[in-house]
Amino acid sequence: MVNRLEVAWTLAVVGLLAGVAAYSTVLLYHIDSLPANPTEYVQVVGHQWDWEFCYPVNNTCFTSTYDASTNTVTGGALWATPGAVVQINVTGADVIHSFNIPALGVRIDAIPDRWNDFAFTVPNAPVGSSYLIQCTEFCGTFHGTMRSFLDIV
Ligand SMILES: [Cu+2]
Repeated sequence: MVNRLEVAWTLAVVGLLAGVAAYSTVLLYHIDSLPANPTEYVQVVGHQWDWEFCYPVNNTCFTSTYDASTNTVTGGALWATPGAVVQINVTGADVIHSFNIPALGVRIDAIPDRWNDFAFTVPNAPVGSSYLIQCTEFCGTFHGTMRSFLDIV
């Protein structure tokens, strides 16, 4: 004989799990969604051991190489205006890298033969401020110097 209490707690658990599954599905869908009209669109390519930034709107690409002795980059930095919604498409040219702006909570893997999309909002920081960009996936000898900056212009 089936105990009514057993039926009740089984149905309660099934209902709870169904609710968690539905909520998670909706949440994951929204986390992965990209803005319809980003302010800026940048293609980011990780190389051993520098970052390449391409702005398709200007048909411009440049390689940003970090100099640890002066804490500066040559070739240019990633730039954005205050409050901009920036969409980045990230890939790796050789090995797996990870594009990371720690201060903004941005982190996305740069994997060869795969483009990963991500969008973030730049804070309303004063013009002239900059945020450190670094690689957070060990990618070889000079991984530690695979850095750049996001400059607010
Ligand atoms: Cu790297």
